[in-house]
Amino acid sequence: MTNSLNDMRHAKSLIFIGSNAPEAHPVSMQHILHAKEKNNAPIIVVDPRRTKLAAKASDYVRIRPGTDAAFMMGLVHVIIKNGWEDKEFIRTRVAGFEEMAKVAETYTPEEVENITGIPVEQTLRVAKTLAKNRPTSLTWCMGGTQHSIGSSITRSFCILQLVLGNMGKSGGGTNIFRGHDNVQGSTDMCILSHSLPAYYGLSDGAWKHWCRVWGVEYEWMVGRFKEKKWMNKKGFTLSRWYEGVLQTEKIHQYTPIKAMIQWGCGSNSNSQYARVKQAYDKLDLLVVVDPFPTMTAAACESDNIYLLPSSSQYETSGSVTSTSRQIQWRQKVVDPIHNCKDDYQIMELLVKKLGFADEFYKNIKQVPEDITLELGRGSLTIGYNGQTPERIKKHMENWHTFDIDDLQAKGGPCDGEYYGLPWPCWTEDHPGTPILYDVSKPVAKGGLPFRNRFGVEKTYDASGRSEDLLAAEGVYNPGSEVEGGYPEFKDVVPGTNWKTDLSQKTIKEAIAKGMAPFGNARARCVVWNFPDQVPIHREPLHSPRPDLIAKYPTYKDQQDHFRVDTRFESEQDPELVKEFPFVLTTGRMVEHMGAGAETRSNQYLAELQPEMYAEVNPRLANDLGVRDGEMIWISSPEGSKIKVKAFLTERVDTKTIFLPYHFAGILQGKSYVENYPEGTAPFVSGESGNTVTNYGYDIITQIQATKDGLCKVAKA
Ligand SMILES: Nc1nc2c(c(=O)[nH]1)N[C@H]1C(S)=C(S)[C@@H](COP(=O)(O)OP(=O)(O)OC[C@H]3O[C@@H](n4cnc5c(=O)[nH]c(N)nc54)[C@H](O)[C@@H]3O)O[C@H]1N2
Ligand SMILES: Nc1nc2c(c(=O)[nH]1)N[C@H]1C(S)=C(S)[C@@H](COP(=O)(O)OP(=O)(O)OC[C@H]3O[C@@H](n4cnc5c(=O)[nH]c(N)nc54)[C@H](O)[C@@H]3O)O[C@H]1N2
Ligand SMILES: [Mo]
Repeated sequence: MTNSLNDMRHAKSLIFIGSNAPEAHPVSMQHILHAKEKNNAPIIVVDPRRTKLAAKASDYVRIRPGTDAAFMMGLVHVIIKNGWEDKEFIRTRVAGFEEMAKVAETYTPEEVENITGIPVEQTLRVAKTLAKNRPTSLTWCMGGTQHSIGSSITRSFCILQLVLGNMGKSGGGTNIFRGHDNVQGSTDMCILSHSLPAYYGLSDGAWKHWCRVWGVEYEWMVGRFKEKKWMNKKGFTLSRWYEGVLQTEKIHQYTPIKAMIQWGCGSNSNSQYARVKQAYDKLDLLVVVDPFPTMTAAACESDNIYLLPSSSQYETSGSVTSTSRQIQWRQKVVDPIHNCKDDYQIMELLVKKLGFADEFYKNIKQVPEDITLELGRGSLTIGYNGQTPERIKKHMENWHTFDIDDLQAKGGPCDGEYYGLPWPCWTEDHPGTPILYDVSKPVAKGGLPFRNRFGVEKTYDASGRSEDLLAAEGVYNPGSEVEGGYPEFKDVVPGTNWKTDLSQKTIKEAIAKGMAPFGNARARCVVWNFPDQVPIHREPLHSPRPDLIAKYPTYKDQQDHFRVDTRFESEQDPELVKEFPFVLTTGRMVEHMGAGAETRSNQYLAELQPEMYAEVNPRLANDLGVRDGEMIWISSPEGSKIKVKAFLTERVDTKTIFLPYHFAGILQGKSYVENYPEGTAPFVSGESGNTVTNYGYDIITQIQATKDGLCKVAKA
């Protein structure tokens, strides 16, 4: 999030795209409803389903799944046509506006209606509401990301906010509500296959930086790999790891995957779960580190599996990062109970057994404080160095001194600091950055310009036009020595820059000059290293609109896409809709979490939502001859199927089926419940929605496209 949940209280309007906050982020609703009631802020909700959030909306926009980029570019089109864009913001702080505007030109409200199903008048009305009620807070969640063009869709959200001049302002921003309580922290620490911690990438320079932080020889690290080239190559992703086992798709690795450790993963969260199950049975070794056995234990039918019971968050302590970039300290409530161990202990035993404990624990004497310190020392890119365990704990102890409206402590031991020292928190004296890219505050007091990351000048291929990528004259944080754009800081310590200077002299010098270590640049609307430099619409791989496939085809097939080939073009069959006529989309309910191992094992939550179901529009059900509560088969183009109860509701339209994805225990009509170790089966089980989610992955991130597949439905 560029802003914070609390800051949404200052919005003058709010737009939510593919977010269902009352179910998935109920705590945020206090701030959202505050803006609605106190500021009279209109709320726009863009979702294929009339959700609980839509019930609070002043304008509910029903959209066909996977078409959000077209809608966003349509809004930008209308805003520019009416001269509502923030011209000064664009002139001084945005790059590639002209190139982007040329693309937006083609997304007329009529064309938007054709692609998305949103009536022309509604696109016009929404554009006007946003233009007349600034700043707008824009939120997106999984409805915006889990598509083959998810990365373009999310960029189009950012472009809308740049065009309206809503970035770097209280009440504005792009506010992506993150998933698990510490998922922001786990991304920052890069539990990802394409980067080292803090988004350093996989280059030699990145490895050398982290080896210096960890205090190990770079050559020793190289020696851990079969060959050096594997250090620099993206790994398999969680969404397709099983392809490395099954090898029915071409893989780009010297060996198939033979062992898998699932550490806090519910497993039926993976799309194409029938294939995941096949991979389990083929592995030499499968390890589950989890407080619950999870569906993995029931689904795996070979004896290759080990269950390591880990403790819950209440039985351990450490730092976690919230969706608002705030760091908090978890206090242990009790020691691990029964025969479980906490994750640190399990990691330590594993590291010792593997024989590199000396290197692994070089800087870590006191767990978990020293882990937080070590990560912070290296994570200069995102400013994790000012949040020491001592400071974080002080914030937790002085909760009551922070203001709910701007998160700043008013008096007391944390006076002037922002709650949780939201990153970047550049030094141990820095108060944290509550709003990213806000030039109204000095850098030392939590202000920032846009980061200089992509050079200082760009010539665009199509037009030959050159543009300065640094911010214009007159855009700077109060007290800045340079009163306009400037590049990132480097060579303060020769041979280093602000990201690699572990002495932190570079960062401190920049701040002493009133400047941002990462420079003062423009936000770009054109990403020249992406296949679509400006976001455009492309039809989902499995599209219900054969006529639009011709006009908006998907990408070319990708080789070696995170070590496995990925089909795009060759998967997009215009005939598919004939046999699979309904759009399949999935998501969450408030009572259950993720794959559901925890919440389905909780008797109270299990009682509240005991059954898997499919949302079906009553008109469609009548056409299919299905009554409310009757069983139906839902089949996917991949040949898998699930048997679930029909829940008749007008939340969905007549072309769309919605499935919650929290259930498991039954796969394609067959129960695996008795496979759980004795006494550990959850209270409730059901078919897993991910048995029928379709093939399809984002071109950049390989996130699974679980929100825009096709299916067919028959009475069971
Ligand atoms: N109770 C509960 N809370 C949770 C979780 C949980 O499992 N249970 N999970 C956590 C995690 S990991 C995450 S990532 C977040 C996710 O939070 P959300 O993303 O808000 O949750 P979802 O229900 O997956 O998706 C949100 C909405 O996207 C809509 N949608 C589907 N397709 C499209 C589309 O193409 N366009 C648009 N505009 N909308 C679409 C769905 O109908 C749905 O209402 O929630 C977190 N919070
Ligand atoms: N169809 C469909 N599929 C989806 C999505 C969707 O919208 N639709 N959303 C996707 C998204 S955004 C996400 S994030 C994933 C989530 O997918 P998962 O991460 O698989 O979901 P969870 O069930 O939350 O998994 C967390 C596991 O961690 C365990 N756990 C809890 N605390 C601890 C701990 O302290 N230590 C350890 N070791 N384990 C612990 C829990 O028991 C649980 O089994 O699902 C994805 N899959
Ligand atoms: Mo998530």
